[in-house]
Amino acid sequence: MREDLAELQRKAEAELNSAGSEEELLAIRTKYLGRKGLLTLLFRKIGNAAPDERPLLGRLSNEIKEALSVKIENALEKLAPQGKYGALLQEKIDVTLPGRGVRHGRIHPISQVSQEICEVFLRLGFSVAKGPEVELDYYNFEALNIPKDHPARDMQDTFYVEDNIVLRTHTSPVQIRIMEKQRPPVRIVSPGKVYRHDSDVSHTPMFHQIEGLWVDKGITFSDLKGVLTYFLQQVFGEDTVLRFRPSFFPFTEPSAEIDIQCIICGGTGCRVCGQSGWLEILGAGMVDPEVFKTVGYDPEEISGFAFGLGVERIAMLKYSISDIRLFYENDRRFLEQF
Ligand code: 2NM
Repeated sequence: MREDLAELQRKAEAELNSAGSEEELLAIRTKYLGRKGLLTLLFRKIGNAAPDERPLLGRLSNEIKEALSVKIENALEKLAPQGKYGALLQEKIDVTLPGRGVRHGRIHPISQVSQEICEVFLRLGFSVAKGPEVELDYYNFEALNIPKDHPARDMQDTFYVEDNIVLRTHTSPVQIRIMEKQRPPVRIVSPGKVYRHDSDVSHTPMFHQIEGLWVDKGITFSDLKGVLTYFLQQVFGEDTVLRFRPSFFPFTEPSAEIDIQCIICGGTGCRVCGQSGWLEILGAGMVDPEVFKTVGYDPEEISGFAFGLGVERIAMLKYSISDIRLFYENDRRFLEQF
């Protein structure tokens, strides 16, 4: 048995010495050291030898196996980088190299401001309602008391998808849809994208709006004033000074626009407020009885107020940004500041 092992080692080494390619070396390895290799087969026969000889034979075959393995590895390495196996042996991973780092995303400033505004209304018991951006003319105009050929349709240049389908120009249609299927009390805010054919330093064709609606028995203009005053002082600070001005919207009567004293100049007049000392922030009013009739509410029984605001405008004032387009250029140097 010992002689068999020595003979095997001699033969294997002779073959190795004359092997000239990666394929030959790998074949020799399989022939002798593989699962059904010659050395492996001899190793299994050790069990048949005399018990006092077994430890020695075991050690001997392990030594031969080790010696052949090392020889084959060395020969393979010498052939590198000619062969596939050699290339693998040469390939090294430097685990001490610094990592590439993970870049974190962040919430877009417009989303941040939109969420902040919604949270104020959630604290007052409002829920968030969403709806489609591609909207029927009926919900975007007709149900809001803006009939075809009404001059109010020119107030907001509309993107038409088809004759009776538009990109919504405000989020009020969401509120019509909610009132259609839900009886009062209704207390919702609808944030989302809206579209108007308009583009300059303070207008983009897509922008974000939040509209709110509170309908119940006995809701009055005082509720409107209280809720919107609380909201503006939460967003712009407890000491914010407000002004309610009469205005007109087809879907509210009476209607108001709400200004805050200019947060840039404090009311003395500057470029941002057009020297007026005031900034227009919100449109609002008591929901017109015509709108209630359209959704099947009885205006004799219930009343409510609604309001609307532009998120970009509030974000621009809050962060003193003079060009709205900065929000949509995806320049990380700008976005990473928020
Ligand atoms: C505004 C101003 C005033 C408004 C009205 C409604 C609805 F659906 F209840 F009739 N939603 N939003 C509204 C009222 C919006 O935005 C400047």
